[in-house]
Amino acid sequence: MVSTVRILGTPMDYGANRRGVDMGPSAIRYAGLADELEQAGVESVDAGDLAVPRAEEIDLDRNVEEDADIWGVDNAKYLPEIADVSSRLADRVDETIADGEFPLVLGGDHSVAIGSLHGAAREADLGVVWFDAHADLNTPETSPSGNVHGMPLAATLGRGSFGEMGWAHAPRVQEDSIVYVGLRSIDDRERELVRDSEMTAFTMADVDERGMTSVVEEALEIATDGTDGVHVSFDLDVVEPKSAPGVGTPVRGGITYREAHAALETVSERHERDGVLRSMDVVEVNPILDEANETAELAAELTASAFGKRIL
Ligand code: 6HN
Ligand code: MN
Ligand code: MN
Ligand code: MN
Repeated sequence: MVSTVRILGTPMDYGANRRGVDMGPSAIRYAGLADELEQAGVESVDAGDLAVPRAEEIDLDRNVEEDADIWGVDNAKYLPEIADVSSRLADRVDETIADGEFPLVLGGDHSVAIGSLHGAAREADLGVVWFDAHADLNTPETSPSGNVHGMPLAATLGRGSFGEMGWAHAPRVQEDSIVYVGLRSIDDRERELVRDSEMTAFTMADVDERGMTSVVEEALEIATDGTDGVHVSFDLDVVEPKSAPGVGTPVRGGITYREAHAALETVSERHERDGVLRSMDVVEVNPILDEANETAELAAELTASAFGKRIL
């Protein structure tokens, strides 16, 4: 069983092209996260939300020009703001682990992982299992959108130029300890980056062929090999949009509702055996794009599965 789960809301939406993921932490709480965790038999404390200024307060035109001048980066929108939130989040994650609790980061867009990975990898060699339709490995040089939620793994690995946010490089996260599950939408230049990397990528085709449980068991095998623990980063867009419509960048052909549960149940089974799970993100929930908060409900249920909730 995990230690006390400390919920770290990070209502940051600077990294995505559609507004609304800033409401993710509220939506997931409203969907009953605390009850779900209780049913999983884990203690939780809610540390509230990190202070994140509204995107409306920031003049993006000003921002892009100044980024280019001050940071030498001109294709990473809101980079200074993301750097600020990420460094504060990294400190919170690190503190949580030092206090013997388990950091559960509620996004926000996937750029929050820059902070959670950096914090979780300060005192440990960290493996990563990255559930996502997307590879999130673009650099400011390769990104077709300039949206930083498509770049967190590049920042963590020290690839590409992130100006003053170069600190995000986390040397204790090694490429060969990162495993993707559920990929199905990769940009042209990003595809080369993934192919040339030492990361392991289980695409949707692998899930089809082998089944989710076997894929996640192997993903955990790889991510635990030579590391001190595993960070699970769960982007809700890995799930089929019919079950998770409230995400900013939906892609057809995702994992089913049951596969999503099986994936996180497999994580919790492994954790029960050898305590591998160190930290987790649940990101990209956008309740504005949802009919009845069903994506946040799924996020809350899946989190409970990761922490040991079972049918019987
Ligand atoms: N996410 N590859 C696209 C881009 O703009 O770089 C989409 C990224 C989506 C990121 O869902 O976390
Ligand atoms: Mn993502
Ligand atoms: Mn994604
Ligand atoms: Mn290694």
